[in-house]
Amino acid sequence: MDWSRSRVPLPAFAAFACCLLVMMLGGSVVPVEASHEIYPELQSVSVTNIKKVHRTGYHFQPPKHWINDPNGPMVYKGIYHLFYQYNPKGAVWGNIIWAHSVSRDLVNWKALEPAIYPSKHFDIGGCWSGSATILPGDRPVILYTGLDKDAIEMQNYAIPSDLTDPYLRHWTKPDDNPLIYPTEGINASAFRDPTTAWFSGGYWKTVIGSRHRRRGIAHLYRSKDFLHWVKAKHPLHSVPNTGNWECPDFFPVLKEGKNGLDTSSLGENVRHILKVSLDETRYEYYTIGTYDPKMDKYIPDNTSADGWDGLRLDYGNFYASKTFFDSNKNRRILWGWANESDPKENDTAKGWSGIQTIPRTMWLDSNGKQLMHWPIEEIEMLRGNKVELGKTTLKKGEHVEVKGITAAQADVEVVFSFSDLNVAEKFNPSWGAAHTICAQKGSNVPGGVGPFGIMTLATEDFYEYTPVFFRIFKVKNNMHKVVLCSDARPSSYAPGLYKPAFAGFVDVNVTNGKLSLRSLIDNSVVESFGAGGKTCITSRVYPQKAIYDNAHLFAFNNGMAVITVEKLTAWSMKNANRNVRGRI
Ligand SMILES: *[C@@H]1O[C@H](CO)[C@@H](O)[C@H](O)[C@H]1NC(C)=O
Ligand SMILES: *[C@@H]1O[C@H](CO)[C@@H](O)[C@H](O)[C@H]1NC(C)=O
Ligand SMILES: *[C@@H]1O[C@H](CO)[C@@H](O)[C@H](O)[C@H]1NC(C)=O
Ligand SMILES: *[C@@H]1O[C@H](CO)[C@@H](O)[C@H](O)[C@H]1NC(C)=O
Ligand SMILES: *[C@H]1O[C@@H](CO)[C@H](O)[C@@H](O)[C@@H]1NC(C)=O
Repeated sequence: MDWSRSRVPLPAFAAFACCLLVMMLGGSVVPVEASHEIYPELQSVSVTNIKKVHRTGYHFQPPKHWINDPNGPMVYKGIYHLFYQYNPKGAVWGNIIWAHSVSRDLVNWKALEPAIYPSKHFDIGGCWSGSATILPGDRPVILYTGLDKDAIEMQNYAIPSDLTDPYLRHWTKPDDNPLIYPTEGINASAFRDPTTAWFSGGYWKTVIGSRHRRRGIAHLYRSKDFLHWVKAKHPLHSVPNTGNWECPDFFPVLKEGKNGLDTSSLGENVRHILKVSLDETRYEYYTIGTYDPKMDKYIPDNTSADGWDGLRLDYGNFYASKTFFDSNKNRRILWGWANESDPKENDTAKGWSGIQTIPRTMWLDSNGKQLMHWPIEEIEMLRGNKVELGKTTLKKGEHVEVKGITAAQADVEVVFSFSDLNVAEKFNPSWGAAHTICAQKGSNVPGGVGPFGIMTLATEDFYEYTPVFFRIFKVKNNMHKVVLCSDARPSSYAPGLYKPAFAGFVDVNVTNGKLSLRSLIDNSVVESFGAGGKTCITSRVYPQKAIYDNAHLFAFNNGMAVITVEKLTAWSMKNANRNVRGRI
């Protein structure tokens, strides 16, 4: 494939390319969005009767209807902005606009009017995902994907109509859009989700997700003035057999320390991360690597897989994620979308679908081989009643209840210790991926060391529960494999649910005899962070009985080795103010 066929996308040329493309496709209609299941009959069924039972109390959600990708997160004049893909008319995907919310703490949000919605020839067919870049002089600009009436995907920009309004309520889409048109050689129905731009060597650069056949591609574009963009000869990166790349994210991290970096940072102490969302599997993966700003090439390290088996920001229900640099607190923050796992009829009946996960601070692990994640510290302001469990030993088959908190809406941190790693089962490499192990060895299948962990959203009789637990296997002396599982299978027996046994390996040395776990529990979501944020898993679950005060929280051990709960602290979590009218 020749990647060099690109020119400045002048409008006249764009129009020409468009005709050419339609001709090439024999005049047939370009296939629309493959990423979401489409239910035309439900797209505009507005709901007034919002069902509360599985709604979250402190995750980001609008009052009703469908949401998906987080878009253009940024901080401007001390105020956080989050835009997101939103269907104003119904609880399934469709009619997508950029909804807009603002916050002073990333926890409590005020809804503003929609920022971007279809209105011009370059976005009348849809306003899809994109990112914000803050240009010198504190001037935010949004790059987003617009679809025209023929569903051709192109990249547009929008700018604040009034820079003195810190809420940036109104956005203008200038008439010189589109900025980037899919020229020949680019798949015009898989050309979307521009990243935050970075500046190097005198050029602004952005990356756009795409595919050619089954090769996933991150197309690279450059511009001197942010208005005229030229496709680079080579993509920033591409990988065969990974299918369409959506929502790429490309950003620098420090080699050492937890501070985040501005997206344009380069230097000796800097590594780069490329994350992509795989349309085919609806999972994401990332690599750590080296960015060469002269060649504009990204070379992933050979320590992490570059494909299906790659590292995941979250091994559960998490997609279309995007980071931004929070200059308020010098950190890089990750947002991700967690969709519903119940049938679409239930979404329509409950009137809403989709949440954003709790924003996480991200930094490079000191081993240089993976990212670390931790819920933003601000979420702790919602901690209410606190209970602590002193040192407690759990023999095989024992559990202990954590009483005195609202277990349906809680934050729990626990440190486990184990005395005898010798009884760990031998790891068998033919078992394959972590989720396969978890699916075969659920929380009730006794092991050597583990399963041990917590049972969230549990009924008192364990009819329903969502266990989050570890298993430790022995590879050889002093070498172990640790699996973290979040198993939705026993969470509920309502029909039609998607209930995976999500799992990830935890790259941690357990010879010190300890493992920590934190879970944010919020009615229909459990977000877990193993070993201080090395492995994260988000599960969406829909208990029928373990709701409100009937939800319980336990620590348990079903393995041969005695496990000690060294320390367990749990808090009831208060509701956040989310997207209702009012002050921030
Ligand atoms: C272009 O993208 C569309 C949508 O993902 C896909 O159906 C089609 O096969 C792609 N064509 C090529 C040549 O990759
Ligand atoms: C991985 O890359 C490092 C240098 O970055 C090199 O020393 C090492 O040999 C490589 N390993 C493999 C398996 O290619
Ligand atoms: C979905 O709706 C059906 C019909 O009302 C109900 O029986 C079922 O419990 C609902 N599922 C969930 C997960 O709430
Ligand atoms: C884990 O730590 C122990 C003690 O610090 C050390 O002896 C061992 O070699 C380490 N294991 C690995 C796989 O790094
Ligand atoms: C979320 O919903 C489940 C169940 O319908 C699907 O299996 C997932 O593919 C989907 N995830 C995304 C990212 O769309």
